[in-house]
Amino acid sequence: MTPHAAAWAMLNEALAVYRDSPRATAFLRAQLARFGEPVRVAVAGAPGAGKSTVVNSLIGEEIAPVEGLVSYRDGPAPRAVVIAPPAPPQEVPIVRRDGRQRVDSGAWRSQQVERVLVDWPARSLRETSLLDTPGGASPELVFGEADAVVYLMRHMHDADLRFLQAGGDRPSVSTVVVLSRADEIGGGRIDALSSAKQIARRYRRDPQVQPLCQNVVAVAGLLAVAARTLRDAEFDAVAALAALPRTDLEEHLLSADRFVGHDFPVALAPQVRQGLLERFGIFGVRLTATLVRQGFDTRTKLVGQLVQRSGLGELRDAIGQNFTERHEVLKALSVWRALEFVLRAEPRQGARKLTADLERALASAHDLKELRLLAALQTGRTTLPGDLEAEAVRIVGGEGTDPVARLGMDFEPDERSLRLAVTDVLRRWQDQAVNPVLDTAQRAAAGVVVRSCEGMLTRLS
Ligand SMILES: Nc1nc2c(ncn2[C@@H]2O[C@H](COP(=O)(O)OP(=O)(O)O)[C@@H](O)[C@H]2O)c(=O)[nH]1
Ligand SMILES: [Mg+2]
Repeated sequence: MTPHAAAWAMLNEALAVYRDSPRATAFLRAQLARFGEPVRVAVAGAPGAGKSTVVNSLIGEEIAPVEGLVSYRDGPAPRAVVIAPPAPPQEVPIVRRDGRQRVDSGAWRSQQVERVLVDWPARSLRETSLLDTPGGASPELVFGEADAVVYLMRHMHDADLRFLQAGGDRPSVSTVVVLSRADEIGGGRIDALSSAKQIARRYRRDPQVQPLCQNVVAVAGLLAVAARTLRDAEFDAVAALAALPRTDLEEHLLSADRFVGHDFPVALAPQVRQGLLERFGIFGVRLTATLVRQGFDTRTKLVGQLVQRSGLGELRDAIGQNFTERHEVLKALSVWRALEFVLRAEPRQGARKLTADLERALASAHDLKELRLLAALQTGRTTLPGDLEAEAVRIVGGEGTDPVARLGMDFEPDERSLRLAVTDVLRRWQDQAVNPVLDTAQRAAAGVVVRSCEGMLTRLS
């Protein structure tokens, strides 16, 4: 049985065991509903880390930040509902102001509001829903509410490490760390984003950070939002800047004050420049002008380049590979944690079998081992010699979890050749699992790869 199917069965069993407890039943029913939803990704981090901005960049819309816990899911039309018990849920208007869509929470004060549910038509929300969390949200809340976490930090602080450590064994299989506001990291230099990416790579190998996440990526959220919502007038303004010789423009781009100052050499109204500054930041203005000059001189080319440079592309890939493609195991893990919680809160005789099943499931789920190995290989915690490493990453699902992706085939094979290919790979990795040249950790890694191959074979027959 897959972890997904096992979790579903255990959840239903728990509903039977706890049918006379209204509290447990309500909690378990909520888990059941959540089980069928897209994977829930919380964006967490300290106040001002850039959470709401990153959420906007992922959705591709500049929805003005609403304070508090806001969940975004795909829906046919924009719609927002405020949950503020004991009042009944109340729909609130979404208004457009200064080109932004704003959830008008009206008379509600943020202390009263438990959460805001936003429906938003967006392709990115179809397979993952997003949870924007308030700055002070506890690890219990974040890891309890979400199936996976994008954790933002500007620098590594002890508080960030403590937050992730409080997530127990979840961060190592369901967390991507983002080095946020990446444009500010390099002190505003034009290569700031490359330095930020370098720092992210260093963190990925940091022994303190490695066990706490699957990956670390640098993201300049502000730039990413501006890119994804770039208006024609803004592109024209940037193109006008880029048309000027670099040396004439340079000193006016040194600071925000100079950029909106009087003796500006291009015919751009001060409020247009002010607008650019708010949307891109001075670093972003400098970068976009440079990129246009370098030949990314159409709207499409510029947007593509900005999405890539801002780190948004990398973040989306990380979410896709680690969370969306792994949604079944992440959902199972969420159910198991919820069951652990209920079993601890309301222990009873009738739950003995469930408790034992749960322990076994957590100890043996192969999908979890795949996730941990993938994280270890991708962060360099575990290394394998030569081509073995890339192959192991692939087989445990690093490039996709269907057999063709795991085997790295560039054609759609028939079942027989697929079986032959799996068998061949399986034999080679069985040898590696007992290869005396490898150390214990490496042989264990090979063992996980062997299990992945066996899993493929089982599913083929
Ligand atoms: N320079 C720069 N500023 C950013 C970036 N992301 C967010 N900010 C600014 O940082 C402040 C806090 O951002 P916000 O997304 O509201 O942070 P939150 O409190 O974590 O939700 C706002 O003024 C943003 O404009 C970024 O990538 N670069
Ligand atoms: Mg916010």
